[in-house]
Amino acid sequence: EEGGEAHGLRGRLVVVSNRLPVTLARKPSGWEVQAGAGGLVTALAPVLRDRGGLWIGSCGQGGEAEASAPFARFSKEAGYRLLPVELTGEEHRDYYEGFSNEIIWPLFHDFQSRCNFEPRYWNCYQEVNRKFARTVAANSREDDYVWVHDYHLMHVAGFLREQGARRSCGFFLHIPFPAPDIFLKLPWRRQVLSALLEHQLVGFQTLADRRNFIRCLQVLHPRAEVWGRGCVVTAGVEEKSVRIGCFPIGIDYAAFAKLAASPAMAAQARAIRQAYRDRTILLGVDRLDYSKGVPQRLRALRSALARHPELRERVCHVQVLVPSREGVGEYQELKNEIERLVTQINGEFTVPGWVPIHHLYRNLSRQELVAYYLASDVALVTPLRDGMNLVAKEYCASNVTETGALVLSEFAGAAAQFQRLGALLVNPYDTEEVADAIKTACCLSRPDRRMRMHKLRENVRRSNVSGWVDSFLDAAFSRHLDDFAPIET
Ligand code: ADQ
Repeated sequence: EEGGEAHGLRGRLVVVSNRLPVTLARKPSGWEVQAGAGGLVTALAPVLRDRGGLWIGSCGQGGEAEASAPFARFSKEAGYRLLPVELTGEEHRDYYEGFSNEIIWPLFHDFQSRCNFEPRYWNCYQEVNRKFARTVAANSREDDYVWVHDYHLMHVAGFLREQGARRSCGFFLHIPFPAPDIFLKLPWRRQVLSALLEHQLVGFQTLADRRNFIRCLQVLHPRAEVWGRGCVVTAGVEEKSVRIGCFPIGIDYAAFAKLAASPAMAAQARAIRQAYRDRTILLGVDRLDYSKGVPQRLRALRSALARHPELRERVCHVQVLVPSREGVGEYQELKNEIERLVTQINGEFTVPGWVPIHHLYRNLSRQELVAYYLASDVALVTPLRDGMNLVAKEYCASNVTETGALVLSEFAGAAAQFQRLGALLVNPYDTEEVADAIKTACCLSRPDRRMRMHKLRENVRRSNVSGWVDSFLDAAFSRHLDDFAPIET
């Protein structure tokens, strides 16, 4: 089971992502490579270590070239190799901030009017994907398996082939895939779709994303045949087979549950609850991004306080925002909008000894984050659109007391798994519905909360992130197409 033996992986695993799972920090003594704490690295590290694999990506802020010694040291300790790709300032701007975050990100989250279809971005996107492909080709062998992650790198497999490097490639999209009427707006829709078909396996978060992809394929490649349970596609002239699967990502359940169950954590959560005078704590934790629906959530809270006066002085909403993409003007505007709303709502409802909204704008340590998860009575996870949303899963995993409730957007990937399990599903655009769900969540009886949270936690435990890695690699290597069955969600 361990290390990918069961997957039929013969060579090494080569993971390719925009960011390496580390940060690069400049210290007086020189560059230092520090481990990141994401779920993806936790799940992939054992496979990479056991197969002697490698991870190719950038660090985001330059300096990679000067840091080769620290990278080598880190790789030696980790047991697999980290291979940095250095981007120029211009590449960072046009490939990352431009094509990835001003075109694909908004379009794939259904915000077509936020797209800036700048042709320069497209050219640079291809250049950088070529650069990644060259690095992959130069550092891998034919029997290695190349697993490419996310929308920044949809063209790597295509350029590998163009460069004459024969590799088996798989792709996983962490964000949603849009319906045809939205995807077709993309000026480079044919190129992007064809590039994705260069992989032997393309994986999505939900069955809905997979269905959208297949519908786009049917529009743009009318000769493509879609058949079988595993949705194998024979794409027209070139007669290639691509497996198209659904692999909902999970988290490292055990790590969250263990941290949350420690006595130190219980004390920290208790301190938070006392500071809020044992009021009902509503929690929102989001990266600063318009897809997360924070202003909409705040308006729903205002509506809840206005329409259900019994909630006043009884609930406190803690909104944690993680600074993100601060250089982009739109994100600055969003930050201003959120701050304005917080001030307005607090101005409207505050009385001596009670302020309805507490706003934290900073990164939290894993420890602090879990303390807030544990201390809160209700998590408000209401993105307008989200590939999966890990905060929803982390909240459940951390809720070892099984006393919390989850209000969840039906447009988060997680809703596909959670809808029958006791999450309160809402349309985040419907202010009054969200307001009523807040009220309902606050009034759930203890046994009801326990029953709901128990089911949710069981689901998060069973679908953890290492199972996700296994299911993707199993699908990639299953010999018979019949073995490759989509996951039912
Ligand atoms: P993201 O858009 O980043 O991920 P999400 O899935 O919610 O969204 O993950 C956010 C992560 O940041 C969580 O692991 C959370 O713990 C962490 N975090 C949040 N607030 C923090 C804070 N204040 N301090 C420190 N850490 C904080 C993309 C897609 C998602 C998809 C994931 C994984 O957009 O839909 O679920 O990839 O595939």
